[in-house]
Amino acid sequence: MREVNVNCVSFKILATVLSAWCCWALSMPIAIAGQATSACPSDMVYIPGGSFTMGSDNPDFVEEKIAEDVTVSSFCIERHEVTNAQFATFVEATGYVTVAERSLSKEQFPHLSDDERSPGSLVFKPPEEGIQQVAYLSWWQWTPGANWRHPFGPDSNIQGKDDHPVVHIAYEDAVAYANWAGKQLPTEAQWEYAARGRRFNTIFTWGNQYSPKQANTWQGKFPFFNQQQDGFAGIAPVGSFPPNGFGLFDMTGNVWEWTADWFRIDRRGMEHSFNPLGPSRVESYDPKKPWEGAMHVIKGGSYLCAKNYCSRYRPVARESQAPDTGTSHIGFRLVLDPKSTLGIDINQLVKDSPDVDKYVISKILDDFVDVLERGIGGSDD
Ligand SMILES: [Ca+2]
Repeated sequence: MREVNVNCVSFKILATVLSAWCCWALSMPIAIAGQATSACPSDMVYIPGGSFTMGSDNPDFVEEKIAEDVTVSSFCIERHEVTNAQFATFVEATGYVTVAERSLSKEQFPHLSDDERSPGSLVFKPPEEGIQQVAYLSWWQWTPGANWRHPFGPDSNIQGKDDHPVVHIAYEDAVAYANWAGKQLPTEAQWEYAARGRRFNTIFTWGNQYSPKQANTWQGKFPFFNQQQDGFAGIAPVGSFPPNGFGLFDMTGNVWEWTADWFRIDRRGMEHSFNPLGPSRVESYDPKKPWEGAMHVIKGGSYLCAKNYCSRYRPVARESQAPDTGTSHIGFRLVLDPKSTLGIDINQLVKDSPDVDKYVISKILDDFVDVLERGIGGSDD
């Protein structure tokens, strides 16, 4: 009986989807003419949905504990990290002021001096030459005047660096940009699935062998000496290294990327889940940094990740980050639901079809969008 019900509703859903598609297709003469196009905007890549195993069983990284059979719906993701030029367009259009450009409030930070409360951010500063030992995290220096326009302090600037990923972006800055762009921050599951690039059993996005030519990472002993075998001492222009199997650049290395998920070491509730959202804010906690409170998951590692320290240039790697703290190696990229581009409101369909599981509805829609992508040449899957 339920099967019959599902089939009847499937027709209803498909009818709704087809009517939405007709409106979309009519507004896109190029698609009708059969030219290459996609439900995703041109700066994004279509990622066909599917199931995969998140995480690893690496005993050195307990926070990577495996969650099997995690399913994500099809989605669009930006080809590269958000650049300085893109962020500048947003700031020009909205007048937005980032967290690093605002003074800290006296109420929230009464123990700090006026100087210490002035706008700024954390900048990586390597130990002076010859020094062989330093305290953990002492290479992060609070730098007044450091922000996305001045990534390494007030004397630095982003002239000629339009195509570098924007940094010193706090979580709320990324969300403000996403709201303006009409996109969203990826969930951790979406990010990790996209970073895999169809390679679901390898350590790196490109295979099992580390290579300085595949991602912007640190070669040599961090934080003392960078051999620069990859050609870069710091941030690289987006797209300087080969793309992964989905055509995405810098998913590992270059700069860390914010995700929408709150951080917890375990992956409670993520096994056998569909479009998981991670834990709630109150559940978020990292025993390594108990003083920080709730933190978001960041992914991909950065140009500061070396084999002797961090090694987070792997799709499964994850780190916690306080929402109000940017730094000179954290940026972001965004995702978009292709169904919304096509004018399909899944929440409305779920409401209209209370007898049908949301997963079933999503699967029908995903199959439809996949057919569309293949049919009009948007996907090479
Ligand atoms: Ca990255």
